[in-house]
Amino acid sequence: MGDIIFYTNPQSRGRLVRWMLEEIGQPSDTEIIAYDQLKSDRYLAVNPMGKVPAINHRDHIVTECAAICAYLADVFPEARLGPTDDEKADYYRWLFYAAGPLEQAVVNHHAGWDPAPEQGRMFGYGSYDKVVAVLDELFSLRDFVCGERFTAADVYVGSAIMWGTQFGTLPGRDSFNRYSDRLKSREQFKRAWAKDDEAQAEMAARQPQPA
Ligand SMILES: N[C@@H](CCC(=O)N[C@@H](CS)C(=O)NCC(=O)O)C(=O)O
Repeated sequence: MGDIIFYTNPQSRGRLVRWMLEEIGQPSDTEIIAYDQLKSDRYLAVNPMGKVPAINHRDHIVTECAAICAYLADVFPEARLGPTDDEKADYYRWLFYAAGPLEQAVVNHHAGWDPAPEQGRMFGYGSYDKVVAVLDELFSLRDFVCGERFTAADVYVGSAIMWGTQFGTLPGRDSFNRYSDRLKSREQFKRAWAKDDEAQAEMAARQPQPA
């Protein structure tokens, strides 16, 4: 169909890449990888981490959701989801912040482990509370990562905020709720979500039913 193969599972971070693909408006072939197939030789040849999502674009494999969002924004500039020169500082800063410090802070905190105050200087995120406060302040002051305009960075940073608040791994904040509402109102987001809901329902229907 297109020249992008999208490897995903609807119950994964792949949902945010599906959204990014809707944003760039390019056709792709979707391969749903069941969780018990992630460590198969066939899929390990795509992503040696055995994790979804991944994309193959013209024989270039990209893994890591943040990298996939940035890559697609770069190679499809007509979608205008990459940063202008004036937006580059915010775009890269917050995209990397979300893929590194935010992700680590949220996962460690959710797993029940936080660095002691004296360990904060060794950890790129300092403390979970600090990460939350920094993001709360950011989205209290602006509508999107780069200011007034939606970019690919919002697909990644926004997904982290939306999922974090939805699953309770981030606390509720008015700024997070307003930002999430802005993102969820996008037609591209709604289309992506509906496609993954459908894929998830199909997978569930294929599961053997208990006798
Ligand atoms: N850092 C990776 C994380 C990918 C990841 O952890 N994916 C999970 C699903 S959300 C996965 O494939 N887990 C299955 C496993 O590790 O076996 C990214 O941003 O894409």
